Amino acid sequence: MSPDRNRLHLALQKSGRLSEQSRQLLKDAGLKLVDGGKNALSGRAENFPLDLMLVRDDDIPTFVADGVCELGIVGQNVLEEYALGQPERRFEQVARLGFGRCSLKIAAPDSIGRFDLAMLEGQRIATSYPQLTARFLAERGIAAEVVTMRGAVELAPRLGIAGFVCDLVSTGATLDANGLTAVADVFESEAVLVQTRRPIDRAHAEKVEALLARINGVIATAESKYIVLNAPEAALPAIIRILPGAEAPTVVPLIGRQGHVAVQAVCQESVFWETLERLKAEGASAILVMPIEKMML
Ligand code: PRT
Ligand code: ZN
Repeated sequence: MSPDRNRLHLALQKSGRLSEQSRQLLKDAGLKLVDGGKNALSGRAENFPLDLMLVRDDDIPTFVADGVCELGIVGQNVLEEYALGQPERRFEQVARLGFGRCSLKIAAPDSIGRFDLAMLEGQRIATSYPQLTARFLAERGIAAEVVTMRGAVELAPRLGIAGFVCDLVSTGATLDANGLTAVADVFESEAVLVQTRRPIDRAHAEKVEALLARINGVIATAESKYIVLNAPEAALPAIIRILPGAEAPTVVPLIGRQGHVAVQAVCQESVFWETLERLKAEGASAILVMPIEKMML
């Protein structure tokens, strides 16, 4: 299959923790995705000039850096690990996507007791992320041996391969089940959209811009709410300060209620019940919080 140069190419994880949400993001951005079923290595959008390359997540940074794909969706952990092993950074992170959150942590057997970073000195640390682990150690001036394992890292202490592990953690259940406890944070990660730094022609750049605008809209919409409320004019400064992430709210007079106004604002952060209670305490009334279906910034 030779790539069609009139279409954009986006590398996605074929099957794994990021696949489902990566596809959902593209669907939320209005793309109708079609692919050849379970074993297909590629897919396409019917209503946008975009082809999908369905690959292992570890291959995504290479695809994007080499310009085989103009775009990719991958975990920052995989991306940064790759970048640290390269002489130059040939891709750019263009959006944080808010899913696939996890952190790379150093963990030790539960029996460790009180931990101090100096305890890593001269030890062996098993990990699938040797570059990120080595950077963490180097930045702190710790001399320890990094042992690379492709999988089953949690077993290393029990097998006597290493005294510590450095692995991804989300709920912590895997560490618990293996009698390990997290002792240091190495790297925070989430899924991101990356773009190649290879030169792309103008027509392609415009397609990237259009897709990016939609994706940014989806991300912004996920957290955003539209708030409408009535308030005494005198309370406006206090009320606007409480509205989370609201820029330049609209304020209009209320006919027949001197000194009162209606406020409308897009809040780009979560709106909690506590926020509403604080607004009410400042004199706001008739507070409505509405979801936003689509947004283009
Ligand atoms: O086949 P392919 O190479 O594409 O997939 P993969 O097996 O290498 O990766 P996959 O699908 O497991 O993960 C893809 C990406 O999801 C990772 O690169 C991270 O960016 C992100 N992610 C988020 C995670 C986790 N959470 C996670 N918990 N990746 C792995 N884990 C593993 C971790 O390694 C450990 O074994 O889950 C276990 C810990 O989970 P908890 O919940 O018990 O703490
Ligand atoms: Zn992988």
